Amino acid sequence: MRTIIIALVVGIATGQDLYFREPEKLKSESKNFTGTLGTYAVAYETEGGILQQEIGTRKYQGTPDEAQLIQGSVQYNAPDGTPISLSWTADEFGTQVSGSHLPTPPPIPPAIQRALEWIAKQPTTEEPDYDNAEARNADNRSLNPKDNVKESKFRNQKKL
Ligand SMILES: *[C@@H]1O[C@H](CO)[C@@H](O)[C@H](O)[C@H]1NC(C)=O
Ligand SMILES: CC(=O)N[C@H]1CO[C@H](CO)[C@@H](O)[C@@H]1O
Repeated sequence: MRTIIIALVVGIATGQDLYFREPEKLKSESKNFTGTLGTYAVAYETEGGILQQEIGTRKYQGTPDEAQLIQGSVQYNAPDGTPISLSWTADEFGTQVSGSHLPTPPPIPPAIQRALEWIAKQPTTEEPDYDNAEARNADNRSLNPKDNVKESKFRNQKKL
């Protein structure tokens, strides 16, 4: 019985070591928020070897398209010792994260690739200009019950 209790206590202690570790102490840290809004630089390094940095800048500054750009990276060792390196970029196109440990999508099967290429080659149909009342009235097929196959089928169905 005593052995089981000791094993339990040791097990809990080991689990705590893995999941509830003390935060690592900072070795160095720098922050610069003195620039204009959206412009910054932060970086820190811990005694355990975590190295993270991020900078913020503005794209197309002074134009109507002005957007935020964030570029950052972090390096650390996974519990099994594997060095992990992760970097990210965020701008008007979204966030892109890269790291050699991240899973990558499987290749597109050849048949699907051929289908996608075929679709891309098809002529496009111009979309009606829905902001234009005249164009909206001209495209009235869905409002005409005769053309609405689903609805006429439904109407001919006997009630159960
Ligand atoms: C902080 O940022 C401003 C504006 O981006 C820059 O002019 C300055 O040199 C930076 N200071 C340091 C200590 O890097
Ligand atoms: C463009 C179009 O489909 N116009 C039709 C609008 O509806 C009337 C009858 O409801 C048709 O005669 C038009 O051809």
